[in-house]
Amino acid sequence: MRALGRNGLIFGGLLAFCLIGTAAAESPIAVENAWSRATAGGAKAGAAFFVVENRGSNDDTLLGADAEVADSVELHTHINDSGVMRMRPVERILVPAGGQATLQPGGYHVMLIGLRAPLVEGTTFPLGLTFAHAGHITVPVTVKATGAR
Ligand SMILES: [Cu+2]
Repeated sequence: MRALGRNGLIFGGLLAFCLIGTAAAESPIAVENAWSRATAGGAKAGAAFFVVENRGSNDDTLLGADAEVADSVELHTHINDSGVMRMRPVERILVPAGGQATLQPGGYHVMLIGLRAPLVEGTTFPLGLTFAHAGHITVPVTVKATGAR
């Protein structure tokens, strides 16, 4: 009886471990088509764009981003200020349950400030994204041609 109890305890422990592993592997958040534009000359700023899919039943929120390629990284949006498009930092971007958030030219984007090296077409760089629920996710960003949309 004693041995059986111990096995039961081990089994329970393994089961708990597997459940935690499954939860981590099946994050409802997926980041797709991350891209940026090649920078020309001595440009010190760049931007990254992507789509965040939320296949879960709870809202999530993008809280911030980090990248080795730039001194600082911010979440930005564009606002129409009397016909002039201006960028403005935002604290968070909502990713609604069963929906998506789209970061694209002219709208939400990740701003790369103080580029440490030019972004070269055809290369990729890692971008870290921090979500309120999904945690920290690192995605590869593909650098496309200058002027790509
Ligand atoms: Cu910006």
